[in-house]
Amino acid sequence: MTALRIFSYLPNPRVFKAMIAAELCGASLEIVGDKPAKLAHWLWDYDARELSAHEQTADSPHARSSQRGFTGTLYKTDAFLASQPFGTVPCAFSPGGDVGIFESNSILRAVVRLSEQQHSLYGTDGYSASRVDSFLDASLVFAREAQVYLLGMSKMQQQTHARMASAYEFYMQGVENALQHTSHLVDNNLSIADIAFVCDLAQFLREGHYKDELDGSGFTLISDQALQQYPTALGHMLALSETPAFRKHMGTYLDWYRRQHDL
Ligand SMILES: N[C@@H](CCC(=O)N[C@@H](CS)C(=O)NCC(=O)O)C(=O)O
Repeated sequence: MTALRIFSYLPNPRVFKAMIAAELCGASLEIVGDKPAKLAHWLWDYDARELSAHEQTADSPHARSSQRGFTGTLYKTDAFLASQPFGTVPCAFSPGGDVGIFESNSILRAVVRLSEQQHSLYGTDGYSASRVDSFLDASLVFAREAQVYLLGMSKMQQQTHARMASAYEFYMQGVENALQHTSHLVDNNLSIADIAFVCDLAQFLREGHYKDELDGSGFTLISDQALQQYPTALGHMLALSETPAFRKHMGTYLDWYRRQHDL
């Protein structure tokens, strides 16, 4: 039985988290969505669907101003907003849509909680599960800063760049420190903390696509020395991203990074 229905623009590294976890713990997901630019032409709902041209009008009862990451109008039903109070994607629903789950790290948690298989992806006891949560929280703080930074790329501000540099150093140093003691973020087992780390960092590294624009406006590429500064953390991400479950769902997402760094 399908454990969760997920709606999002695709591909989306925030959705990769749930897909990788589902692959590893045998949970079944239904994933609905479209390319980022096309999602503005969808009805955001449990029964999400592409809208016809005549349904996309300013006086549509579903028309809402977009909030972050999108511009202009989005079409979200009242039921969608009741279920998804922040109105963001990715979003997930229990079968039938009674329970709305939001925030990619919480959707990730839901996947492994709903698995019917034995696994240790969410730790092995209350302590290790809480340590997994610690990393997921740290990861969200980093990812939120990265979201603001990447969305601000077309007109980079000094303050945005400085905040990102500081959040990046803080997060990456923490991960680097953790990996001096264990092979994975929580003990020596793969957990959803590693999955979130790989996906959030992979998304942030896309700042590399804007190197010329950043240079042109006098800003450095924050992750330029990542391999030298955080070799264990980067090595962990790259090694995991080559394993079958990650490779299957991340596809070629990191290939440009490997090429650029001769990896
Ligand atoms: N921290 C959230 C980020 C979700 C988010 O901000 N999604 C944006 C797109 S990147 C969104 O759905 N925006 C809807 C809007 O603009 O109304 C997560 O990890 O799920």
